[in-house]
Amino acid sequence: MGYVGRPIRRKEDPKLITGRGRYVDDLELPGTLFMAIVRSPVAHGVLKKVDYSDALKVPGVVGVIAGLKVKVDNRPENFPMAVNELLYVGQPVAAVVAKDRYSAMDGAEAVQLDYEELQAVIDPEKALQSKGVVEGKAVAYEREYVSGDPEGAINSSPKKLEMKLRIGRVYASPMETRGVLSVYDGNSLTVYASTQSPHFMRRFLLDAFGGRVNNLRVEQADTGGAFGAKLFPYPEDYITVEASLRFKRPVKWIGTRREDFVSTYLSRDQVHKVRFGFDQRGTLMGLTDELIINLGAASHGYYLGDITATMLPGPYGVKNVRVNVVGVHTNTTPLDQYRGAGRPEATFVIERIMDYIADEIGADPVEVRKRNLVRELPYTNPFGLTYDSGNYQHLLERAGEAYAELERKAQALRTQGRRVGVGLCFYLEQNNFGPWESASVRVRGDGKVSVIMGAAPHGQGTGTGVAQVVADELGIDIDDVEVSWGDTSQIGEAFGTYGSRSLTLAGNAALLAARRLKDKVRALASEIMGTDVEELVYKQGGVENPKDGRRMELRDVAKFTVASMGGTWNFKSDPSLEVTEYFGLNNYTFPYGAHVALVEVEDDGSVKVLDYRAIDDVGVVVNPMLAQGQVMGGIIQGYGEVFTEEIKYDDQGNPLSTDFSSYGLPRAHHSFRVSWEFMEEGKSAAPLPAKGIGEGASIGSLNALVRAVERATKSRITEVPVRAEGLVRV
Ligand code: MCN
Repeated sequence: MGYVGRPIRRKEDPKLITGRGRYVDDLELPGTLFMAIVRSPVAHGVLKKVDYSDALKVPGVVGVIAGLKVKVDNRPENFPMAVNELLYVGQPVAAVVAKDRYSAMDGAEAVQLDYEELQAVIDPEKALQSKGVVEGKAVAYEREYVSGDPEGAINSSPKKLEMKLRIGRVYASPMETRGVLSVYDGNSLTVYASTQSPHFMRRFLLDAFGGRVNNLRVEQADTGGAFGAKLFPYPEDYITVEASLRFKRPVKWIGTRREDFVSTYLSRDQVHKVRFGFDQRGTLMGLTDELIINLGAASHGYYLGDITATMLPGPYGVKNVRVNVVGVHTNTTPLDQYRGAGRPEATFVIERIMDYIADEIGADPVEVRKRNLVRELPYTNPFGLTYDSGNYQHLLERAGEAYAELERKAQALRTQGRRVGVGLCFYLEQNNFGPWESASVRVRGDGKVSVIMGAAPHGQGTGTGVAQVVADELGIDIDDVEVSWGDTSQIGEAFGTYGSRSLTLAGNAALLAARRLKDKVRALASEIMGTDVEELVYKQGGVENPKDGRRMELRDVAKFTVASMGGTWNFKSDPSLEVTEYFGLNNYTFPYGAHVALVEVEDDGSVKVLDYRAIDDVGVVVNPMLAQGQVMGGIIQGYGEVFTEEIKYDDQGNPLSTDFSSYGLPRAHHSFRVSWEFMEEGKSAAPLPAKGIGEGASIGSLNALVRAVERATKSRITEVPVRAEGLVRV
């Protein structure tokens, strides 16, 4: 026994890898109509007319929706469809509903849009000089974060530097595109969705449709990845629901990959103009940053600028910091979160700064970080975030050993004329967003245990992690624990899976529920056994009395509650063996770690990773195999962001990256071996003192790789992606 800490195989996998997953598109309901979306073909324009008379003549077409004005916060024009203005290529303009998806697509092609094209603005810095392309405003969001006297500190520093850093725009690339099935029976609405949070979706849809339906339930279908991009409902979700209400039939919409590329909200896309001052020994004295975030055609993603700004100081003790966040509108697909959500950007900037300080004073990058790291925890950063626990210096020492080892390897390879370099990134993560999470733990009549959690994993394997926690707490076999999630009718309220919060919050909710459940079991068993409850202890899946050695197994207590069909319940304890807990922490948790990469830059500019070390501290690691999987996935995503991926547009705002041949997702041949180790010194304040691991690697990988290339090519790199053509040996 003792599952926590062990690499238990994922309970989720047998179903998914034997083709028994039920993704939205696998759900078949009789009479289902299919929906196809007509999208804006231009990045900017005045919409004059949507003529769908020909679409209605297409065989199989049942109806068309245009000009839908359901109120939706923070979408372009605050409606799910363009009504007056076209704001980006891919923006929904109309929807055609038909008996099958082919007729729906044919119908969509027959819709004619009458519009006057306007000049589009794509570049966020140019947008700032324009008169504004969305709602007549160039600046959609502005906020200043300031602490101490940054300008004074920089001006009085012996050394100063200024630079512009850029992080490109990326697509989350989930294996499954977005999709939704909406079923309305004249009274209740059930929505099946590929989502990270059925409860968010329910709350948003209630705002829009609550007056028109009596009961609204959202069920997360098996979801083939999301990486942050499926947290909030999208225009298509509202339109599909509207269609099912109007036509009183189930309506399904499944995005094609091309649609997903232009309509799923994209991420990163920040420019930082930083100025900083430091002393001869490498101490960062002051820092200012003009942060421009390209929000695209809606203001929804502004909060990512706030996360970046408040995390900009990273794990370092710099006190004098100013960040001006400027969120800019452009005629591009709106922005939202992607794995790491604001923290990879912050880490990239502060780690670039650490490297430049090292270069300027000719010091070892590890030493510069050591000098600046926060030593005493808890520590409140300049913008009020309180870093909770851990030992940053200790982890950096370990990373320093790995760094020295890879440097030695690099030295040896350099003597052969090979272009190799080592890069380091020390990162601090912020997670535990969202106030709390819920979980119910129930013993069924057969003695097996059901856990229903509010988190909504979609690839992470969190169901297995939570099963480990509950199995340990109840002292039972993990095969006797079934964890489910994703159905709003099964658990009252919840938030979902994002911000690497699920194990910490849902795991602890389940732990506390299991603890209280043991008290219920003891109380009921004491009545059944005719013993004083104080005499009983819960042990290893049962209740026993140490005095006389009598014992009742959990399954016997459960069986007892359902044994008799007639009669009355003659006990004081209630017959339910179930407990629901909502668990929250009153602070964020801050995992941290370091990545060290050794890369070789080939003559043709391609980059090969020769060695890669990741070290994390997330407090207690529940399942090292699952956690390692998260680390490996995050690193290859980081590799993609640094070397192969970027969403590009032409000057008129036509997307140039609309499928996997024009968007460079890393492939198998790019992958490399990663060695991962973890420390468990930074425990969270929760009963199960775990922090999240789901995003750390997408934060730590960027600067490790960029710095390694920079060292290999003796260059200065100020933006990602780093293009192979710039690295060719001449
Ligand atoms: N875990 C653990 N010990 C810990 C923390 C976590 O063993 N101390 C395990 C958990 O059991 C779980 C996994 O690690 O299996 C991740 O847990 P956690 O860190 O709590 O993160 P979440 O479950 O909340 O996942 C969210 C995170 C985010 S924010 C993105 S984005 C992301 C990511 O997870 N998207 C993913 N990883 C993804 N992995 C897949 N396959 N697909 C996505 O869409």
